[in-house]
Amino acid sequence: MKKTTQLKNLLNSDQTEFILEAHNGLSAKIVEEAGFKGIWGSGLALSAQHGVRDNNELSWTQVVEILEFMSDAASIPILLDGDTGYGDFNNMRRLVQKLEQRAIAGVCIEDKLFPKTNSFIQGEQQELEDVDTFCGKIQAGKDAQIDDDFCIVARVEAFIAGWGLEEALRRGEAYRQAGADAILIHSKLSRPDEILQFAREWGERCPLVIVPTKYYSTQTEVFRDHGISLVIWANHMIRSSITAMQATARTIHETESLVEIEGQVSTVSEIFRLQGADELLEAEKLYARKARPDASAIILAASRGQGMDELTRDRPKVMIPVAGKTVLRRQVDKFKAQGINDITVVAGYQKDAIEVQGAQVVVNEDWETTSELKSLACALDKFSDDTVLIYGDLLFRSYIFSNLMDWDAELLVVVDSSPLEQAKGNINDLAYCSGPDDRAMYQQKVRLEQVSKSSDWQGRSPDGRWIGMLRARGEGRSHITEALEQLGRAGLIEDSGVPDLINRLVENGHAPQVQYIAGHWMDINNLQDLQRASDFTHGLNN
Ligand code: SPV
Ligand code: MG
Repeated sequence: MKKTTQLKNLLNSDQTEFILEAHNGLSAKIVEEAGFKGIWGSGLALSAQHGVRDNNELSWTQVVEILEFMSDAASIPILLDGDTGYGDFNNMRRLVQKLEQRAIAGVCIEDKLFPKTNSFIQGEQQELEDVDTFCGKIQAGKDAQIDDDFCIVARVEAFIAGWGLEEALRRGEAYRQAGADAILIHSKLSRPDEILQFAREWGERCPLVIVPTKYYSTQTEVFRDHGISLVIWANHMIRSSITAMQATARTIHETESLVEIEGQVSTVSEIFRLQGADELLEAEKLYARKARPDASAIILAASRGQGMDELTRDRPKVMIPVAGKTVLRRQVDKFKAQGINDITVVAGYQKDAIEVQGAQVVVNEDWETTSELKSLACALDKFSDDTVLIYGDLLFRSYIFSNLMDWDAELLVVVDSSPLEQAKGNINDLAYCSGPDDRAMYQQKVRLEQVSKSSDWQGRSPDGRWIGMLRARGEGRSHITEALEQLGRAGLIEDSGVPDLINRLVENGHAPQVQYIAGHWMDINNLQDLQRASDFTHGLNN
């Protein structure tokens, strides 16, 4: 239902209805969640939250701007406390137009002079608007509205300014005849007498609205019995927030700590909930077209590595800086550059020394007695529909990785076909493929047949070396899970490496596609490698 219609129905319902003050988007949302059917856009609260006085120090456009946030945050109608309409009949017309454009359901204007003062500050000295002039303002507002259900409430300040019942009734009746949808009769007394007298005399001419801030102890039943249509609880959100903020500020200042207040204040996740953070996450899934929507990376970094005792005394190999940047940081940066932000590092040895922004760490607690596949199993739930698995000690040029991300195979391994005589470092993972590297062909259709430490497999010589990089997409993920489960059932997980997993994939009929490269990578296994690594990273556009 339109907000205007909702407010109109509240005013005209045969029960007494209630609306509560709000002064920004957040409080508007809280009012709605509490179950209220409408919001009072209090001038006092709107100005107070900005630290200014309720004397039209806030400009009317600033008011409208705040209301826009409130209107967006809540689906219940807002009745704006529009003070005097911020000027004459012409200002009123423009106000109505602007409020309608922002889905504000109605406005209440009071018969005082611009700039007004809050009714509870020297009310008796306040001058009232000439009745005819004010009626012209009401009529101009009604004529300006486009939506028939937009409501204009006329507020009678006669009691506030020290006039009696007669003047209050005279004004109320004139405003009703000028077209007001309801009359707000205000009082600054701590008893409801003048309001109730007015209500009795008024009868059912048109809906009556009250603001029982001063006569708050009056039982609500009394308002019901007097046929009040709408009760405005006018300032209790701003007042409760002031009390809470003062207590919090005092405690934090006195204790120089957050311990005392942590349990007293709303959680940060409650803020996120009120802001609708979840909706945005859902919408991102639908609309935010990322370069690699589901891609993730798993970096195996649990082992200490060998032959670098001094350098790895307090940290794993991946945390050794190479030309000023750790190997791990270099990998994470490369993933991020390719739009992969879901990055997991499997740590083990000196796990606390692993520190890398932008990646999460999972731990293989048994790193000392188990092997790579156990580490991989620790990160099994980090596999997405597109996951790159990589050894943590690998340095490589960016193009290798971006080419890897270009394929659409389910399983893909990177194999270096440069002659073994030139190979330095690890030559354990020799790759036997369905065909040799045809360097003239991009995305050559070659399958991996075996990864082995041996340089002879079935009487053949190797086609290259698997560099320690694998990508699994779509079904590739379940092939890996299946192979891991098989190895687990056979009791082989604890002693096996990723090459054993790859060989199992081949046996299961899921031989990975081979991406051939020729050099431009290295892994770090000893001090000599480390020296080379520094040269490798220098002068190359890595
Ligand atoms: C407001 O909430 O700003 C009002 C009501 O106008 S009162 O403060 O009682 O005047
Ligand atoms: Mg006000």
